[in-house]
Amino acid sequence: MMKIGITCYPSVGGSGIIATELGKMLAEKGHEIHFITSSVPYRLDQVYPNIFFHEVELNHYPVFQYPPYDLALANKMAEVIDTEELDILHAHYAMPHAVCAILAKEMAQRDVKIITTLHGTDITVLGIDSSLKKMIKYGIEKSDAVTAVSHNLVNQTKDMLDIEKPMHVLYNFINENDYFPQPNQLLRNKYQIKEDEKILIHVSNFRKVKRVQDVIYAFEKIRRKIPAKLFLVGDGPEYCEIHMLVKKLGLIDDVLFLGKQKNIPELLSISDMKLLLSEKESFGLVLLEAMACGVPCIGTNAGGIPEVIKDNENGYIVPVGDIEATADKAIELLTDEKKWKQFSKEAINHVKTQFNSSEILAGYENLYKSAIRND
Ligand code: GMT
Repeated sequence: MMKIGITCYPSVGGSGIIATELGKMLAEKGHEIHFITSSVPYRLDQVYPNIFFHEVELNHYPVFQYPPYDLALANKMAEVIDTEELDILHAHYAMPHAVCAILAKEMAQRDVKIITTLHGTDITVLGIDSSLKKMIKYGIEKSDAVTAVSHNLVNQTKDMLDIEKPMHVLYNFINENDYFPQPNQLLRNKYQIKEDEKILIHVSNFRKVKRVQDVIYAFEKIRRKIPAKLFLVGDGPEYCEIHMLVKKLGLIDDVLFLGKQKNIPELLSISDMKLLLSEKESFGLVLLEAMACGVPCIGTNAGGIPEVIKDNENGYIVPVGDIEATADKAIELLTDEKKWKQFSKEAINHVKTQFNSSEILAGYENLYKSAIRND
C-alpha cells in the first residue's frame, strides 16, 4: 500500500473531480491519501478513515501585494511529504502544482516521486503565454512520470513545448455509482417540460473557449423544427453575454439558466441531448458524464473530444463553429426514436468499455509503482 499526496484545484471543474474521485478509489483499495489543497475538495463528500486533508493556509502580510499561494503550497507539500512519509505526490496541472511539488521535493528529506497529470488548460491556454512556457516545460520534465487525459493533449504538449519526455495517456472516467440513467418524470414536471418537448443540455464554466453562444444559435434552429427546452448548467464570465443573446433571440421562455448544480446525473437523465461546442477541450469530462446517463452528445472536432464521442455511433462530431451542422444532426437524431435509442445504448456501453474506472485506476497505480521502482 502506498502513501499518496494529491494536489488539485478543489473547486468544481473536471480536473478537481478526477483528482478527488481518484483519491477516493485509491483509498477504497487501501492506500493512504493526503489531499493538499486550499479547501476540502468539492466531491469529498463522505468520511474515509484513510483520507486526510491538509489545508494550504494563506497569510496576508501587508508587505506582500499578493499573498504567495504557490510558495505556501510548496511549503505545505514539503511538510506533508516528511511528516506523513509520502511515497507519491500527484500534481494535477503542471502549472503551478507540479512546479510547487518539485520545489517541495527539494525541501523535503524524503525521496518522494512526483506524478503530474496534464488536464489541458495549463497547456492549451497557459502554454500559449510565452512568459509561462519555460516553467510549464520544467514542471513536466522534472516530474518522475507524466500523464495526459487524451492523445491529442500529448501531441499538443509535445508540439507547443518541445517535450521529449514520454507522456502516458490515462483517460478520464466517471464514478459509475453516481452516473447512470435515472429517469424522473417528477423532475420533468417540476421544470414544466411538456410531454412532446425534448431537453437539450449544456454544462460548463461559461468561459469563452466553450462557445456557449454557438449552443444558443444551434438551439434556436432546433427549436424552430421541434418543441424543445435548453438547460444551461453552470456559471462564468460569459453569463451576461449569453443571457443577452437569449433575450435578443426571443428564447427566454425556452432556455433555462440553472446556475451551478449538484444533481448533475439527475438533470442529465431527463435530457435528450448534450451539446459541447468548445474550440479547446482536452477531453470534455461532461461528455462522459452525459453518455454514462444514456444521453447522446454532439461535440466539436476540438482537442480530445473525438476521442470521447464515436461519430455517428453514439453521438456526432461537428466542425468548430458549424451551427448549421449541429442543428441538422440534433434534429435528425431527436426525430428518429429508433436511432436515438441505439445511440443512447451505445453511449452507455462506450463509457463502460473504453473509460472503465477500475482499469484507469489500475493504470495510475502501475505508474506510481514503476516510479517508486525507478523504471
Ligand atoms: O474546462 C475547463 O475549463 C476546466 C478544466 C479543469 O481544470 O477542470 O477542464 C480541463 O480538464 C478536464 C478534466 O481533465 C477536461 O475534461 C477538460 O476538457 C479540460 N478543459 C480544457 O481543456 C479547456
